[in-house]
Amino acid sequence: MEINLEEQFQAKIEQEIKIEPRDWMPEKYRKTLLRQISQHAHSEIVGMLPEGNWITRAPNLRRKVALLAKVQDEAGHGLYLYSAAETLGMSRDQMLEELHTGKAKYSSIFNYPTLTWADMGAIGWLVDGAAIMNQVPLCRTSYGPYARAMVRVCKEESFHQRQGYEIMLTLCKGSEAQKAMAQDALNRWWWPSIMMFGPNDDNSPNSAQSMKWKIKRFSNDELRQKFIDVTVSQTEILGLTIPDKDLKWNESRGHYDFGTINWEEFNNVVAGKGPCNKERLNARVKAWENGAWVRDAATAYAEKRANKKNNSTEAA
Ligand code: BYC
Repeated sequence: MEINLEEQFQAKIEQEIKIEPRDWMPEKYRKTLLRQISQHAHSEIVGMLPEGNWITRAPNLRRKVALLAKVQDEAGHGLYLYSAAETLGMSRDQMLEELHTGKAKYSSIFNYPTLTWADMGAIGWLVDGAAIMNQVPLCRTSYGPYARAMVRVCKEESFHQRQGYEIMLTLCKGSEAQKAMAQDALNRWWWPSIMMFGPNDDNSPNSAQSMKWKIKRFSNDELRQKFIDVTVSQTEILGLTIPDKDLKWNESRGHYDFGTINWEEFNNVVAGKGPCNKERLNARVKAWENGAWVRDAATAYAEKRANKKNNSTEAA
């Protein structure tokens, strides 16, 4: 019986029919999705912190409004994604508990500090650029609620990427000092951005199964290569230099070759030992604690309204 269900499930995947919350699914499929979607949601929420750091210091009102809107979008993305994950049977409170206790992962990239205004440009350009490369295929992921959430997320990510690139372009057309600031930001964000795509394919324990279930449509290395290939010409337009002496066009492959990624650094950051891991987690826990009165008030209000409705139905 079980085998039959599993075969039917895989057949649906092959036919590109979306899996919906009430459909039968293998337990491992549910768990894999819950892991990926909740990690993705946490990344959006933790991802608000490095940029939130610069909202009060944006150089002018236009920049401040755009950055504020971007950070608000990230909160929205987190909320769609928590909702999508909830359809798989885990409560939001439980997901947040896992984040706050350090049990759940979030993207490595958000454990690096934002030192100058140019970092807002580099994050929008590179981090959101990498996110788009990874997330556009997720609009076709096999689980319906995740795929639908990603459509809107990707539209907004595309605005974020342009916002960042425009900051870089302005700095690069500015004074020597501004251009140097842009180059410094590229130097610091380049390698962490290409680490975002995750371990190499031969070191990625979840990839094979996730590709079979069409949760992932491209491998980590395929997406990383696509990102590098499109980013090189964008860097040339800026007149900046990617900090990789091995970066070179390979005619026979039709792709850029690039240097070795520092996997030790990546593993350390993922294990909680990056430059800002502690700071990020503390900030989230503090925000959760400070927001307790809002949750209590909202719950009390909802209860009051529900009681009123019950009373009026009884009276009628
Ligand atoms: N950081 O077998 P693998 C954003 C973990 S937010 C930390 O390849 P998988 C934005 C991985 O979880 C961007 N951990 O895994 C927001 C796994 O550990 P577990 C977030 C990483 O799932 C604000 C282990 O390494 N995007 O766009 O097949 C401002 C082995 O990896 C990382 C998403 O979350 C990492 N970088 O593939 C601006 C996209 N990489 O869970 C921008 C959705 C890997 O087994 N997620 N690990 O303990 C995905 O597409 C996939 O989950 C990944 C990893 C490609 C990230």
